[in-house]
Amino acid sequence: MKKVISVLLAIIMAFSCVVVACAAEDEISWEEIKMGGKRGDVNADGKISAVDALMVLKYVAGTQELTAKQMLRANMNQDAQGNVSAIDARQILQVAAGLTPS
Ligand SMILES: [Ca+2]
Repeated sequence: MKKVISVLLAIIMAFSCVVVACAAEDEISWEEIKMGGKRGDVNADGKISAVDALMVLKYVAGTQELTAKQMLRANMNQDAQGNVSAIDARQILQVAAGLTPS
């Protein structure tokens, strides 16, 4: 009887680990981990705001540098070349204003 209970507990624990792993996957994706934050959250403060759009616009104007991870987060339209432009800033503002989902 003890063996049956042990096996059942092991199965329940293994299942709960799978459930926790799946839940964690929903919270943050591998891509977000690679980028060091959410797409659009250029300064990685946990919020997508006008400040992030301003950083992109300053980058486009040539008055601010962005790190490689900031470039990944700033590339809202995910163009293959990794270019960051005013279009990305506009999309960040749309998310910040709640006009489009993040
Ligand atoms: Ca931010």
